[in-house]
Amino acid sequence: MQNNTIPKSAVYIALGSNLDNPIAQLQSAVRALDTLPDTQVTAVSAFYRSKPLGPQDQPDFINAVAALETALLPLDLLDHLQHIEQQQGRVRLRRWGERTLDLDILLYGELIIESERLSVPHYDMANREFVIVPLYEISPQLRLPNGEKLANLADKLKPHHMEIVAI
Ligand code: ROI
Repeated sequence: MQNNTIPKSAVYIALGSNLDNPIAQLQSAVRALDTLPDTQVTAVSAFYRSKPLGPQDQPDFINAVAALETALLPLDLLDHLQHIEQQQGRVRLRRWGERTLDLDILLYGELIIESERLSVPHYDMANREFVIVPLYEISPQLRLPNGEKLANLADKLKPHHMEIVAI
């Protein structure tokens, strides 16, 4: 008997916005993720308000993490994420500054990717409470490809400084 299903990977995407109604930006991005080919959104964290990492003279961010099951290859997924960012009128005013929508691939299964366009796991995820806390919320048993338990990273960031603004 033939099995025509394409193998899928568990992928985690960080969502962030601090311009143009950030909560609506994230809600719209989650809907867009769920319509990508060969992809389902399997979990979405709460939406957290976080102080900006970078210049402080910019609005607070809204951050969340979404879990996907996808058959898209990493760079194809990246193309789709950049398309969603553009569709939602992405503006980025300066480096480390305000932006309408950021969609970053945090983890792609157990893969480690170091290419010109893409580094997975995300290079700084372990230090960012606005990434680790929502990721831990939806996947408390997760380990990073290097074997590190997400629970240990989450413990190190306690107590966190964010407020849940939407579920
Ligand atoms: N700061 C917070 N709190 N959340 C983000 O998503 C975020 N994204 C960024 C920079 C500008 C580094 N700071 C951030 O790209």
